[in-house]
Amino acid sequence: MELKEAQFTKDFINEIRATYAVDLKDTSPMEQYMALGHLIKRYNGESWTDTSRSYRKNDVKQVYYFSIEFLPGRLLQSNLLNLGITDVVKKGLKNLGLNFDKIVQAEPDPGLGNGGLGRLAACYMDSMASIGMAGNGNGIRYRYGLFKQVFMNGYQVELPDDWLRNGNAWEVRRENRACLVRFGGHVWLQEQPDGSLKPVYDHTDDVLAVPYDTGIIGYHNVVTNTLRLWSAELPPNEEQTYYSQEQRDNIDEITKVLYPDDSNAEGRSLRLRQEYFFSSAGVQSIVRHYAANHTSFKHFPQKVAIHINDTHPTLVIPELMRILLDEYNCSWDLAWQITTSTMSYTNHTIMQEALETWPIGMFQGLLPRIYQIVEEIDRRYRAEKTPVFGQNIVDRTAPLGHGQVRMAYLAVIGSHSVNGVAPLHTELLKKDVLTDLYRIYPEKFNNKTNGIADRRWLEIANQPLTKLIDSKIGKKWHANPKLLQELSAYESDEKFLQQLAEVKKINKRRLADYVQSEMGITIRTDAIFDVQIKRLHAYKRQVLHMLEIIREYLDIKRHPEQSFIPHVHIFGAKAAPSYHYAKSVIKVINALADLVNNDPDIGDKLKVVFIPNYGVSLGELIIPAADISEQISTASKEASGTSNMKLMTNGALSLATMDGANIDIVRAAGKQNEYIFGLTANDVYGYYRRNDYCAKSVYENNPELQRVVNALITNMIPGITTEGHEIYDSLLKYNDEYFVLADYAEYVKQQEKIAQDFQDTMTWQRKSLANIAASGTFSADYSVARYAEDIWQVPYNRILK
Ligand code: CRA
Repeated sequence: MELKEAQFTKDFINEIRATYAVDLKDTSPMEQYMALGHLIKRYNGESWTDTSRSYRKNDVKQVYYFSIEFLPGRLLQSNLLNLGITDVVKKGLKNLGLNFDKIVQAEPDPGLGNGGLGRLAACYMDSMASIGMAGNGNGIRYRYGLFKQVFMNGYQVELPDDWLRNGNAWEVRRENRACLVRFGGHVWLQEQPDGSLKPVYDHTDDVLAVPYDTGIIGYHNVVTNTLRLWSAELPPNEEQTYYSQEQRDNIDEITKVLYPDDSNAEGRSLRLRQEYFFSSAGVQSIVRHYAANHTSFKHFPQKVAIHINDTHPTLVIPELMRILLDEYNCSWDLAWQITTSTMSYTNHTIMQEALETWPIGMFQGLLPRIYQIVEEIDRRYRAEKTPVFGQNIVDRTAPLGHGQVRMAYLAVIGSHSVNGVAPLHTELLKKDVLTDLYRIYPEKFNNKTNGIADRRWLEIANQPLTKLIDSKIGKKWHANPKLLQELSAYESDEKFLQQLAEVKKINKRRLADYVQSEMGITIRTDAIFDVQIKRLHAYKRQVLHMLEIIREYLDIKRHPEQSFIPHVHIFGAKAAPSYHYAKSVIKVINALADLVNNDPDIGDKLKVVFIPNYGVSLGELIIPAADISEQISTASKEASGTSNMKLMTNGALSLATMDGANIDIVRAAGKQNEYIFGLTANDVYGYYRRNDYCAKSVYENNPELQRVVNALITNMIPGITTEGHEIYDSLLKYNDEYFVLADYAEYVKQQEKIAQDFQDTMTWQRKSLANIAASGTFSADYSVARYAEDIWQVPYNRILK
């Protein structure tokens, strides 16, 4: 948009006066931020209205991306960037004597997600708007986001994230678009005069779903899409119904907190209520919008695509069926045809414990009408498929089985497309997790590799690198990130490689300053910054990284005279509050950090920094500073990963197993530019098949490994008696479920190679450059374009080459 500095300063001062009734000099950064947010929202109001109007007028097909998590990160900078007014606003604020960075920091980072899945949904929102696609988000407006993590005596403590405390500058409450969502009660089918059956409800608990919309601004294209988050409230009280405190609490509870679990199913009825709540409200509002502009539902799938982001929103399937059958008198066959043509589903994990199932009793009690519909889907599925595929496979895959509603199976059966998030993951879905359904519906399965919001991870998070890249290849890559490939022309340009090294230094300095001021730990910026940032989970193997730190520590202690390439190990990870083992790993790493960081023999050769409260904002600080990107999950377990892509774009070299999208990163950047080790997915499945992995014998045959692992139980690390034993036992007594010991030797070898290679700055920077240049292909712009073409059949208008 066009904006003159004088105009901006005038508007901003007026905004401050109107909102806070004080002079600028008396405002806090929070107030300055809120005023700025409101002003930008107003600047963008017309484009938001125009976008919605043009979608309606042209009857454009729209995508609705349903996700129980969205992790958008702070919006101020990305909105300024996408509107193209960053420089004017920065200059204006500076001339008013304000500190832009402080204002940016005042924005709360909405923690409406756990990790990769929620962040992916947010990246996709940004990219859909940026390539001019009619893409809407649908989720929950949690009153409290993911807990704030602090460490006390090295233990994780969870504090509430009261992110809405000062209001939310970007959202618009739309009470006039609210809908009612029904829970519980009784339902029976009553015959109508025309012979049809209609459900009659009795004693239901009704909840009002109120939408809060946030404009998602496209990159330099005057498109603003909508992210709609639902909040649960008391229904309008026309009959003066009395609500007891308990009833009020029950309603309040639905959108109060985000479940803090990652890759783990939550078998609690509140979670099921959350799932139905936003699925029902979202589908109701889509149908209402459609019905206002169309007379028949026949062509609904030509106008609407509904995407199910992991199984949590699967109830959109029976909910759309319910509305079509009960409210629009469609026949079952027509309703089913419409529903399956509309729906598509992404699976995000092969971990069994993350596959959602609900006990039938609970499900039926909470959602009686929806249960009837699921029963009918199940009955028809069995009737249709048994004659063709036989009883066994149909029993194994039906939506109802073993007393459970099986959400993933319902999602596959009720959708026309099922995708995994990296090629290996999709193969494993076909061969393992969903293999029976793949036999029945091979045509539904396809891969869509994840992607990231490049502009956030480079233009916002890494301005020094962005400037350097722009100075060489111009700015076209901002809208078409594959053009980063043009940087390969500079691989032998020593001056450029030197500049790349300087940029990295600047970013390392910025992180080091933060670590100094927040944690009181001094780290040297010429050390290797070795970064592992992701949720704490056994399969991600932070323990393997931890063993390496013990090894390095013992090494320096034993050979203090030997030269050692300074190494800083940086962690960021939240553990689910109920995940005991993960919390023990945090404690041990923190205890190890205390030992290492305070040992005078170690000095500044080795440092361990576990930065608390990792999230999108900290990612923006840590990622640009990384030399090494640790992507060391047990092969086959990490469906894709996305921090691997962000770190790559910022020039980090991957220390990685051949898992998830690491495989694709290696293919894109070249194996010689990464550090690859460990079992492959095939090796892991081989062990499963033969059942012959023996962690103990790996341990017994490697004396160095013994020394390292024993450090967990020999009081070398003060203060971790039980936690050390717990990890030790997981490796040796319980036979190391995630093959940490199996991969240890090769991992260490790669770490040694890294220490060697790091000394040769030119070669290192050349590898870093190869990663940056090849990273454009992982932009979410291309991912959503592939979804649009292959799955959603929706148009978009920015041409991507
Ligand atoms: N935990 C996968 O484990 C993947 C993201 C996004 C995950 C990651 O490898 O990158 O999804 N799975 O596709 C998940 O949440 C419920 O499953 C994740 O974030």
